[in-house]
Amino acid sequence: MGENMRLSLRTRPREVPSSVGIVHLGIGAFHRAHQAVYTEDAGDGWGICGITQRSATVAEQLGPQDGLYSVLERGPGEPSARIIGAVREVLTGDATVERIADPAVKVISLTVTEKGYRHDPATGRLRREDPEISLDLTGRSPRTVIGRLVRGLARRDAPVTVLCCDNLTANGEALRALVEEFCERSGTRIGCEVAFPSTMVDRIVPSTTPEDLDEAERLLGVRDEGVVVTEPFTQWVIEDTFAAGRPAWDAAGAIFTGDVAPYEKMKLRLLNGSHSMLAYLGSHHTYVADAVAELGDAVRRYMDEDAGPTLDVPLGFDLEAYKSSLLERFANPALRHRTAQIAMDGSQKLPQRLLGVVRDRLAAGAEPRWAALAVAAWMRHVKTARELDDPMADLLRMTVARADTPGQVVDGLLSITDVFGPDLRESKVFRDLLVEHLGGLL
Ligand code: CS2
Repeated sequence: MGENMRLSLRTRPREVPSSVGIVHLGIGAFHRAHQAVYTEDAGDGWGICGITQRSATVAEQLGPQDGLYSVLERGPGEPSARIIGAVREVLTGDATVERIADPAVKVISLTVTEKGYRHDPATGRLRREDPEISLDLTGRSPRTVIGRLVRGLARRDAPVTVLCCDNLTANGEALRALVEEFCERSGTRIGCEVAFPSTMVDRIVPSTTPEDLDEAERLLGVRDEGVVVTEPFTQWVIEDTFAAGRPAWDAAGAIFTGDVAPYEKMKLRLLNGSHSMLAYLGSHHTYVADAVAELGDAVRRYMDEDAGPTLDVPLGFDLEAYKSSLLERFANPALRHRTAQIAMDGSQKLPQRLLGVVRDRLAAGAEPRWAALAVAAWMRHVKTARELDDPMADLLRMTVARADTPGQVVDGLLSITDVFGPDLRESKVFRDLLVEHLGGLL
């Protein structure tokens, strides 16, 4: 197998249309297993220019392969691999402004993870003390996602759609607000029409392992250094408010709707909320499938008793079937999704996954026992994890360093308003639940 040729146009010839209509910021594994596959399956010739935000690895992997890579699907049966050709260019961050300014570009999509927006999850505003944002605001050649996006948009005349594909509440609106705030504070004017549809994206994409590379090579007969691994399930719900055309993603199974909010809330609170619960409560398991084997009942009760009652279920949608399907997806043993991958960046994820549920249940006069258990498990993680992978790690660690009792840990962390807002620490019900759970967990 080691003798095999590397994946490239020589091994799989195809036509390369001349123009790239989509610039994607954050071409990590998730984009390649999700939106890029929809773009390929739309079959109408749209190409993607993928931009890596932080590391040059993807450019190094895909460059020699002419942008080609494979998607390895691991479900209940035999794994399968297919080659995707929608990515036509992979560039590093410095190219962002120029590529966004290109009038041939109609869609700018983003998967830069929650922390990539450099906002306060609780208020949705740019983090005031973020040094990179401050420097971008002074007018240097921008380095942050928002700074580059604004600079590129300001250079355009032609209308364009900015499509946020990250797991944030009302992600289109949230991104629009950040762009407007940056414009205001930097005195930048954007002259072209820009649409910011919201989207709900869903596909579980663990990090690729060396075994995945070998498996794909076995299936394809060529070596691909850019394999992404994922589950058979995929879903994309998009608000249909595009400013300048788009691929026929609906032909590839995407759902276009006037209102994404109910889908998004359901996905964030049920899938991602449960995921975070499993990651923190089941941190003694390496893989999600093992964690859910032990903790499936607690997750189900979180869904039934806490998250479920806070949702506005779209008419005709089978919520019970959806919850069961999530537990089945988590239990997929072939996926080898690491709990540690989900556990990172908790400060950026908790608000939209779990704290909205907590707020809504408290407002309804209920006790969010299971959601509080998940939050307490995150608090234990902050207190005890050897390494804390979180943009707020310093503040979190400092906060718990001198807290000895569960009560002190809870009070310290609850007072971080960037995460918990000003309101949650005022709730005696929530605080008591947290102290009780954390006492048990520690
Ligand atoms: C996960 C998500 O890493 C995480 O925090 O919860 O990446 C999750 O796998 C996706 O949102 C599924 O669509």
